[in-house]
Amino acid sequence: MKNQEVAGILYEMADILDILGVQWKPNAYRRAARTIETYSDAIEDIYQKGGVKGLMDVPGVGENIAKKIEEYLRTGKIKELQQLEKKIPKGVDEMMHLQGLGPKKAWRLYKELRIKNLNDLKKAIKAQKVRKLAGFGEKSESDILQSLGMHEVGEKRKLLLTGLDVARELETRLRALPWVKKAEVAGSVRRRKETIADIDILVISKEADKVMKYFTSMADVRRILAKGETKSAVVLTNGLQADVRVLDDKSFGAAMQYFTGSKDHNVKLRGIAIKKGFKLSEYGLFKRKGEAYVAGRTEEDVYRKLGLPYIEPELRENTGEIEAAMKRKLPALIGYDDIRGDCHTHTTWSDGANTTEEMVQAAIKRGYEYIAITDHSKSTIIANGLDDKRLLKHLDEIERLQRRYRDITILKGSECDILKSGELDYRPEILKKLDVVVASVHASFKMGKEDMTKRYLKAITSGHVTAIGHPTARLINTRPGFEFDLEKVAQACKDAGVAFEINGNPSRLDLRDSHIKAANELGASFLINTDSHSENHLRFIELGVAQARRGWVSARSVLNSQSASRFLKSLRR
Ligand code: DGT
Ligand code: CA
Ligand code: ZN
Repeated sequence: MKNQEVAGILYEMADILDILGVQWKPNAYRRAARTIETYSDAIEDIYQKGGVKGLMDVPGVGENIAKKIEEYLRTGKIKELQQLEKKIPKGVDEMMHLQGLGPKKAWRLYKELRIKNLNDLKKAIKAQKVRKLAGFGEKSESDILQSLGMHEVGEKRKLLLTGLDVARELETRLRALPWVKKAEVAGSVRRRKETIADIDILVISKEADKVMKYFTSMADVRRILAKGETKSAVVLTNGLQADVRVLDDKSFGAAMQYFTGSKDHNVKLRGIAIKKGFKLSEYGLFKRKGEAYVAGRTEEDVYRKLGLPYIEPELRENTGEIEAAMKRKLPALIGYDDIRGDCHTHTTWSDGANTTEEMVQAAIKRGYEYIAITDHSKSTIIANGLDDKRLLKHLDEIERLQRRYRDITILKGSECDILKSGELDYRPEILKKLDVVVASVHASFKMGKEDMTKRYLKAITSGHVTAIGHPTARLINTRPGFEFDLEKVAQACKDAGVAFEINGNPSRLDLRDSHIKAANELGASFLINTDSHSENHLRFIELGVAQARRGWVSARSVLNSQSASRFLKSLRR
């Protein structure tokens, strides 16, 4: 699948056009890239079947961009991009993505200080050269330095979604081989950690040599790191490292347990094994005396022989799950199929790629009982937020669609800005017309923990809010997000019947797992949403559920795991 690669090229086009100050076009490229990178069909297949016309059926892809994609798929390059790249060094493109820089400032750093890449930039900041440029200062130097730090971490760890997609593709390929009996992903991907360093796959096969040969000679292997008898490691063309290990039936469960981790969970478990007179390794559970095999075929067997119930992979972080298992107090986690409606979605009315009708159809296709359409409110100007008049028109459209689509409840919603003062972006009379209000902070992030807490409390007690959207506003590997007093806000939410959103967008996953766990212990309720800006994003719900599970959340604490009628009742504000 070349989707990531093509999206990458389109993003690059957008960036360079941005730096050159071209209007509109960059956003068109970005919209197309966003759709393609998360599209479930392979872009090269779409092109093979339907040509340029076929590509143009992908939301956000117009004729011009479709032709560029065609050129890339046929020749491996885009001439216009090559010409543009001559004007702007590649490093400048990287600089513009640092939080707090953007295209204009990156261009000036290049023009005025000859800074060509991130390395130059770091040096210039250390030499205090950047603060002397107009519009920059000491504060911006320290901000940029922080962004540089996050960028370096991000280089190494990839988003969970990328890992999941690649892992599933590898599982499918390996399972299709006649001499492979089983192929399963382990490691941080299986635990659904928000970022992953590599992909660990375990295989049952009697012909390890054939598996090794296949794995190291796949078309998308860029580099072979190791090729052994039962173990190989490669770097794929998408930059991800993948490891494969071949095992026999007898030790597969023990190996899954071992390689799923986390390391801390395993250390604790091994301690328990030792106390019970066992030895636990990736090969199985053995008696310490005489080394007789006790268990190893399945993970359940291993846990059972240690006197424990099965522990779900998402919980295995040694944050209390083993103690809870010993007391038979593990939570019944929300299931991946438990969500009955998505309550944070955007359409072409603000900055989404699909029309309201297309989003409704996509929700029906997923089998949802309801969907809330929540476009941006007026203050989020860059996302084409709706003023009162446009919002009212939009609500009319939703009513019209509801009359046509009887299989789903279409909820009138808004992702309504929480202004700096804590006030909401629409008047009460307008808010009263809405079923779902996801209230989010999109500006004025830097106000300190105490003021941000006050800002949230004011919004929560307004009586108009269903949920706090992406509560910390972090962007994984890019922006740390702001702080607020979680305990105070959770308590206020509980008193006012307001939920925390668990935003499943792969770059957000906000609230994060540890916050979810803390809020859950305080009795908070949650709304698991995708924040979809395209129908393809509805699949992010899986990531939201994964994050909820990592926060020990049960279905009963998740509003949108309820049936439409119960959910609607709980919404009466
Ligand atoms: P990652 O790759 O950084 O996203 O996270 P993991 O958890 O996938 O870590 P990785 O790939 O280094 O190792 C996979 C699992 O193998 C890990 O979760 C636990 C297990 N493991 C690796 N090294 C050790 C070790 O030294 N001791 C123990 N007990 N387990 C280990
Ligand atoms: Ca790993
Ligand atoms: Zn938002």
